[in-house]
Amino acid sequence: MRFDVITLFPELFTPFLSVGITRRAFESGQVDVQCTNPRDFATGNYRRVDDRPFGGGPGMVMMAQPLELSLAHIRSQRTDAAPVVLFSPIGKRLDHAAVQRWSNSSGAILVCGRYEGIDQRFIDTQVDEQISLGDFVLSGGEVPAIALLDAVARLQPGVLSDSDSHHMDSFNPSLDGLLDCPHYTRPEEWAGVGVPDVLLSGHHGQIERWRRDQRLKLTAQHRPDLLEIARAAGLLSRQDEAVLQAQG
Ligand code: 9D3
Repeated sequence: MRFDVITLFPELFTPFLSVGITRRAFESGQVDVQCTNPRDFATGNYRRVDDRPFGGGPGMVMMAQPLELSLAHIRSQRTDAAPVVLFSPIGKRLDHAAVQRWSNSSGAILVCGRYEGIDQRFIDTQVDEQISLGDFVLSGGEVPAIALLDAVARLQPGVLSDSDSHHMDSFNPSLDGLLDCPHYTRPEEWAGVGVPDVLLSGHHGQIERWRRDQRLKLTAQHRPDLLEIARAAGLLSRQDEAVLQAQG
């Protein structure tokens, strides 16, 4: 799988690609990430990649031509018809379903905007899809691109030490769309606070029931929207409903 990234700040990606559980996936090329800098395709003495907006207004706009030349350079290296994804505040919010689709794909060409935005003619003619990280303002698309690459890389086979541990993630359908349960590790008492007895009991059935109850309660408390989706999908048992009923 190959992701090309068009970015004015390729140096942001380098440290991210070389740390943590995803490092091997990136360094082995299992998830091949190649950055292209539009600055390298800018012309003139000043190698401009941005200019003032027609019609006036604050900020600068990324010029279409350096982006188009970056894209042509990438297309000459790729044999597939990879989709062009623009990270943009007006895009569709990234979620687990989209991450799963990308992790089963042959990759994409990710365009990171800076400044106030990029020339609309490049978007209209070259961009297939726009993705946002959420309803807050960032200074560019690099952090969203890194978020997508990280989420995709950790879903690759062999990336997680326990190759099944992502089946336990919140937002994974196999967890019935509920949030994850609390976790505890040594010591058994920390800052005067113990660990729930059941986790020390060795009763695996009781531990699994406790964890399910915790997930149900946490989801009801923090993300009632997800609980409703799980209920509508028929993922809650009568025992689950009884637990939720009992806690009110
Ligand atoms: C006043 C208009 N601004 C939109 C809210 C202009 C603007 C601000 C910041 C345009 C682009 C940006 C830079 N942001 C991104 O490129 C971006 C982003 C984001 O800001 N929030 C959430 N997801 C994303 S994906 C790319």
